[in-house]
Amino acid sequence: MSRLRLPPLYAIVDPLDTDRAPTALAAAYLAGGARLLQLRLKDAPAPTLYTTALALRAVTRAMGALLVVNDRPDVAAAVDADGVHLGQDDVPVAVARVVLGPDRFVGVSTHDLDEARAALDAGADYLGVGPIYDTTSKAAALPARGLPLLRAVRALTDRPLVAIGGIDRDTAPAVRAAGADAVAMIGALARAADPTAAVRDVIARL
Ligand code: 3NM
Repeated sequence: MSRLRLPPLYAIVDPLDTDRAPTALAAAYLAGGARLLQLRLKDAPAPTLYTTALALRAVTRAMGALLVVNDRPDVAAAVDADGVHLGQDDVPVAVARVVLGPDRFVGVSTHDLDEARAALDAGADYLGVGPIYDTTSKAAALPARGLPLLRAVRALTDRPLVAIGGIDRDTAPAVRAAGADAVAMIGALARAADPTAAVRDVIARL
């Protein structure tokens, strides 16, 4: 695929423990101006993930926004998402490509330079880089890497980098200045009193 361009906010739809519906969060983020949503429902049964992804595909398409499905190339392909995001424990990039074909993008989470080099060699279209700051949103998250890892990965590649982990509206500008094309957020959006206002605020700061 031609070089991927990501919007500055990579908004992850994961309600965490908030009891908010993923579809309500998605609508709120889009209303605030988000133009990329990743659907991340770690504990959802596959039928729930699929139907939620279908619903998000409809609303993202209506807004001209990108949709990424976390972990599951099969679900991404089934709902005609724009891409998939793979963790280190998911199928390899090449397998995702077989499932998704040439026109959808594949991102990979990386946590050190070796993982970043491996993801680049495997042909990832963008890299997740983190955790930048401490986070409670991911089970068994690694210790915070700070901005040095982001700068080091930036020096390796001009492919898009998505910084993740503990980023909020206050830290987002510095993270972007350190080389991230986009900043990813879960908790800062899902836990906000007004998620639409939170997205609007972050985008204005970026
Ligand atoms: N992946 P929050 S950190 C899903 O380092 C995820 O790969 C990470 O959530 C990684 O914005 C993380 O609430 C959690 O900190 C991000």
